[in-house]
Amino acid sequence: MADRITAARVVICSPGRNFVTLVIETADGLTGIGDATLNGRELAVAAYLQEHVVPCLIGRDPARIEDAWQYLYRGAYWRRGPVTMTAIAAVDVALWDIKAKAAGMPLYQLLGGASRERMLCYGHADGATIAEAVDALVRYAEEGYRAIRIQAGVPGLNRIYGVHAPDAHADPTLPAEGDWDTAKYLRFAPKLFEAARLRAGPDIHLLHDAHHRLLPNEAAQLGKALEPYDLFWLEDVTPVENQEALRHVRRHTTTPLAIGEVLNTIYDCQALITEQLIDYIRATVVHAGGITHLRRIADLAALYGVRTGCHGAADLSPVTMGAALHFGRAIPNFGIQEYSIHPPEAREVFQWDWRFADGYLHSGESPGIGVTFDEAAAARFPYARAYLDVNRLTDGTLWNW
Ligand code: KDG
Ligand code: MG
Repeated sequence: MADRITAARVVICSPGRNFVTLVIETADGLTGIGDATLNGRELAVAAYLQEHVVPCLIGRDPARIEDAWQYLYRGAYWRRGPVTMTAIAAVDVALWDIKAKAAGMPLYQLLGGASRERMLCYGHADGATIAEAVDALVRYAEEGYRAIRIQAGVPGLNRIYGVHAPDAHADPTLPAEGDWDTAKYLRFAPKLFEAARLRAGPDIHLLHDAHHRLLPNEAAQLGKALEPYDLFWLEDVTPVENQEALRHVRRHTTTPLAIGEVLNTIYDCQALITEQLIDYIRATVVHAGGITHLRRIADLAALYGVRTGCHGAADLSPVTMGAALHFGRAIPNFGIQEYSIHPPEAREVFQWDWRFADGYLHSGESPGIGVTFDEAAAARFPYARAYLDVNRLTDGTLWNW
């Protein structure tokens, strides 16, 4: 007889930062887990799952992953969007975890087997100044990283993306506020990369995240100005809502472009991919509908020579990293995986079999996605409301963070 889902619950915990985890249990005694973390809006996804999705899961056959996906996507009527797609992703990954455990196989085997043995990853070298950022870059290189994202404080600005300077904003229970001046940044960024390339030498891949802050022509200028430093990618040069903007950027620079950590469906990525406006698609398992949907995005991307570069910030739980590495190991057009180290307390709650060695991430061989979740340990780290920063131009205008 087919197995059935007997229980599903949402656990919110904060081992160093907030994570939302969906746990699904089956009559055959299998447990699957899925990440449902949407940074800064965690409780919205938790409620979506607990109130609207969990009741529909009980009694279903866990093997029917595609059917569950369609049921939750089409059945919601209100499609797409980060909350819906993160909730669907959590169910999808938990069901893939269960299916792979039922088969006694690591997930990548069910996805077609290994296309590669290890996944190139990039770490984050940040610094308040160019000198600090470049020193961090050298430390990463010494640890074996072959690809390194570099972000540095811009002189004259207090708190910018990637650099955790103190916040001048009065209320610590509300979002911290950064400040931003595009002209200063555009003058500064080439100097950062000149120094970085000089210290890193030609072989280290350098990456940079402009975090949605530039207007189309500013993005084109930046891409052009960074060409001499041979970046692996320049990420989120403009906000992704206006994809027309990227046509202009593309016409003016050959610096490779990566976009998509905030995208949730194949429809959001469609023009970016089919018009070859980007080189790397950043959509990831947790925010883009799980393995089932991300595979559709990656397959479309493969047709157009676009490779994956899945988001892997520390606010995505180790469950997502486990799933992303099995995914990356199997697909033909893997590009690179972002690797941001989780807070040490996360190790008390999540155990994982993936590992970093020599600049690459290696997925494990244990059945499922290779991540376990200790609910008793999670209870020791209660949820604490937290926000992403916001950003203002120096005249006070609210800007993109
Ligand atoms: O929750 C948002 C962060 O994950 C994001 O700001 C990090 O831009 C980011 C990146 O590239 O990792
Ligand atoms: Mg980013």
